[in-house]
Amino acid sequence: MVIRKSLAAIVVCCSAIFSVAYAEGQEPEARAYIISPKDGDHVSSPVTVIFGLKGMGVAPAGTDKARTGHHHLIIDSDLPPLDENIPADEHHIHFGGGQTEVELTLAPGKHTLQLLLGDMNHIPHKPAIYSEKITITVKP
Ligand SMILES: [Cu+2]
Repeated sequence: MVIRKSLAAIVVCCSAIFSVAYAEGQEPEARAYIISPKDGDHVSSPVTVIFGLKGMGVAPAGTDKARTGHHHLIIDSDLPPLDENIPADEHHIHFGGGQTEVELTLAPGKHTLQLLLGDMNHIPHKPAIYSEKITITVKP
């Protein structure tokens, strides 16, 4: 009887955790990725960066719809704090219109690029959905 009660407690506990995850409105396998350029590429400026998203939908900022968000491109910087508004500056570009690509003018040399999805209020999802950070070299 005692064992049964603990099992029941575990089941209740787990389903609570799962309902919290689903309440945030995203699928477990949601991920963002940079389709182009590829890590290590040598490119000419301007560089066309193409954003990829799986398991979620792209929607303009302010759209109150589950399992959606808009892209942010982090340039030459680490990820910002994941529990607050994503900054808007030269290192954090918002694509609040729902854009899925951008033509970037970059100085010659090495640059890092990383995508971070934000919700309708520009706050990362829980858990946050972001791509690998890639490094590219812009030719002189
Ligand atoms: Cu934003």
